[in-house]
Amino acid sequence: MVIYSIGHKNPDTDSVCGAIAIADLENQLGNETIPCMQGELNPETKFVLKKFNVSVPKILTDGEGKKLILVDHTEVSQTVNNLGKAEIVGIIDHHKLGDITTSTPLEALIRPLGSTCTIIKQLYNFYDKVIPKEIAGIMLCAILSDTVIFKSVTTTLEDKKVVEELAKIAGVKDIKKLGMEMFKVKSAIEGTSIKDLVLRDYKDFDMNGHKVGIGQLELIDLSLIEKIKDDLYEEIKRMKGEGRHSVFLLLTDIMKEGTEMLYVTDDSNIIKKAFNKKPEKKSVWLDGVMSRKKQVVPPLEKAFS
Ligand SMILES: [Mn+2]
Repeated sequence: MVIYSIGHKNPDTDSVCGAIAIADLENQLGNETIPCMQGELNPETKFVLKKFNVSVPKILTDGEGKKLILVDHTEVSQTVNNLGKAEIVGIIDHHKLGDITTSTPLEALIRPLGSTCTIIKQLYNFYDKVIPKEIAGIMLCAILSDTVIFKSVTTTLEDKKVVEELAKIAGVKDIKKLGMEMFKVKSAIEGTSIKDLVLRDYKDFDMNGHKVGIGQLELIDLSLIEKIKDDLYEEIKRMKGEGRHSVFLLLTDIMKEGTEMLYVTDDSNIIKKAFNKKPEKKSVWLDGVMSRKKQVVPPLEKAFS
């Protein structure tokens, strides 16, 4: 039976390119696998797939009756509908362990590295399989995206080593230049609705029984969004009204290496508790904070517990 590899909701470059790469490896190992994604491509991922001439995965939102490899997530809130009626045959991820459980044994590989694609590169090595040039290119981009061109605290030596190796395979000479090209595309906001900007890289979490939404925009320069900040705030306020305890929007300046966090919450003490900083009325500046996974989710979860 065919297997589907699939990343999280609101797919980002790592979850899409990871699904494509793991499908390629599984196919090389004789396990027929089709890469999928749970929603439309964001502009950055669209740019990456086009640049390396890789076809866009099909959309899959329902897991019923399917064999799945979950990529870049282990949270029920981030996965396909009807997961209980699917068979999870594999998980490959680099986040904290979420709440997904299985009823059958599975292959699972979770490592605290900068990107799922770093782990997949290690798997190619483990099985001694060759990475096609175009797949190496998109994996390289996924690692640069997730590690914010190695600026994020999530970056490990292994990510840097793997990027060097992938660049050789993909024929990429200037890694930094490619990274900046990607983040320029990512920073472009023209022609995108406010709602789509908030949802571009958005995840819901369950924090001690509270539904908490956290979105992130990684930008080359925060002045790019100065004019629409109020509109972004109104949108997260609207989303909070849908039954969430809090909604946070991280406006991350990748050059200044910090984040302005817009917030709407039932309890602003949570912010003080989590970040040891008194928030202003609608936002708080978090110096050095670039990673939702490592620097925002853990302190918030602690504050909620
Ligand atoms: Mn990732």
